[in-house]
Amino acid sequence: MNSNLPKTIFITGATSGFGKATAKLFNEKGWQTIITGRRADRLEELAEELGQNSLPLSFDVSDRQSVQTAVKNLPPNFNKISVLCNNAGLALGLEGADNANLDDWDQMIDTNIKGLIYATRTILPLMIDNGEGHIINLGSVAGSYPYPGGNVYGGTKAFVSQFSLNLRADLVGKGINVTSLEPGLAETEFSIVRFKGDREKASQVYKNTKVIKPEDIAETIFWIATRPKN
Ligand code: NDP
Ligand code: 8X3
Repeated sequence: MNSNLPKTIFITGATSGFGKATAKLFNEKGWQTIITGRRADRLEELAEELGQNSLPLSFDVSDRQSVQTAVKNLPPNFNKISVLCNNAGLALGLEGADNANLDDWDQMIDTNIKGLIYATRTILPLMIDNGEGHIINLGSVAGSYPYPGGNVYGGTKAFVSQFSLNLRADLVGKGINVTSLEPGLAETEFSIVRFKGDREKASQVYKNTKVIKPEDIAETIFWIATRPKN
């Protein structure tokens, strides 16, 4: 194997926030990036900015078939994935459990849990074949610390945390690392999505706080991905 070949990171949810900043940083560092998300126009724009080392793939991560098709059809120069960054995710609503919208709950479970396991289950065998890989999952402080209205969102992130630990148990001795990265409040499109486009309400969330920036998370992800194997 030629270790001088660029490494490849597969990022879910690269159209915004953490995922987009991560794609830019890894590109800057000479990695190949597979950038994914539902908004094809944003992906094309980002791919143009990143150049030939990036591959845009538009699909809904909660659609199992789409995930499998996207991975199956990876061109040969992009199918040796060193890092899977399971980042796509969202919170919808902040209502208490007695008033929350069940469709919102479904969508959070479908994206944050099912999307993450689909990408993991589909890409993991490629990593096993290659004898190396690192899965970096985006959990959240919300998976450990409850807050009013966090109900299902926090529950999905608790899943991410425990699933990551159990993955580690399955992968002992196989050369694959697993990390659950669990940030606190960071300013991205997260709150605009949570409040369904209400930018004013979203901006209140970050008032009077020194929030984490997407670039801070990208740097953390890069650091995690580049630790020596020992
Ligand atoms: P953004 O809303 O800025 O980005 C979310 C990304 O997820 C977008 O690229 C979006 O792409 C993608 N996404 C959402 N649903 C789907 C789907 N069904 N299929 C494919 N892609 C999807 O939020 P953040 O960058 O803040 O969030 C990234 C991750 O970090 C999430 O998992 C979030 O829970 C987590 N997190 C966020 C924190 C914060 O305070 N911001 C703190 C801790 C964790 P598109 O819409 O184009 O599909
Ligand atoms: C996002 C952070 O605190 O808004 O995961 O839930 S928080």
